[in-house]
Amino acid sequence: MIDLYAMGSPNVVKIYIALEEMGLPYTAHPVDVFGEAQFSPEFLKLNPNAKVPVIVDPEGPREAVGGQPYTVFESGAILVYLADKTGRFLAKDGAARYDALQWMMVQMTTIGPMFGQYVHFMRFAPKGNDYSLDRYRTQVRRVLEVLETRLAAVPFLGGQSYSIADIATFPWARNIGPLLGKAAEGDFPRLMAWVAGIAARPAVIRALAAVDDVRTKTTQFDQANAEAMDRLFGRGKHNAAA
Ligand SMILES: N[C@@H](CCC(=O)N[C@@H](CS)C(=O)NCC(=O)O)C(=O)O
Repeated sequence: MIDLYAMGSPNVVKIYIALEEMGLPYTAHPVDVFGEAQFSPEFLKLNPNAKVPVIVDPEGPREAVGGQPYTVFESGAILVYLADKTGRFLAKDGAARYDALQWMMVQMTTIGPMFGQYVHFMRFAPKGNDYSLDRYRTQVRRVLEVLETRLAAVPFLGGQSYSIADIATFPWARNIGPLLGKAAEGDFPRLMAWVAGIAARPAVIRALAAVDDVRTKTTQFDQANAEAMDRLFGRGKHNAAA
């Protein structure tokens, strides 16, 4: 049974979806990121970078870790690990494998960070950061246009088959309306149709229900105390640049 260290954020939603799609049994352990739980010594042993998601797989390559259950952090690495473990949603070799990996990397290196910074300046930064807000909103729209163009050529991001590239990107793309405004959805018709198709998959419906459950067990950002938010964002006494 895989242990998943979790909260309700898009990087974790990917892993819920992968586990459900692959039919792998798992136990979710809520990590209260808005309550500083990622900085506990126990959690830092799982991920020294203090971020969810993390999985621990008792059936992983034990020889690498002196017989201990194998730990994987970073959502992209976890998706590749689970795909290779099950032989699903990532071709074993050839162009189809690298097509899926490169589109998954677009999510890891651009969609996630640009959406993340956009949300930060929209929701959490003090007013008066219009340059940053405009920069990240523009980058978000730019990369969504890249996905829209890709989906004009192929049904899925990796090409002809649903893959870990789609699983990585769906949790971000489904938030186009909430983050950019409902009208923005009309600018990305192929992407929104792709979102609707993935949202209708039974495994995705199960995964999103499990995410709703973990949200009830973790502090939500609007309930977090000021010190926890300062530590999370490296502000106030946690500002290492000061
Ligand atoms: N690149 C990482 C990003 C993970 C990440 O940013 N996790 C956030 C929640 S979505 C987190 O745990 N943040 C806690 C912190 O930064 O202290 C991945 O894809 O796994």
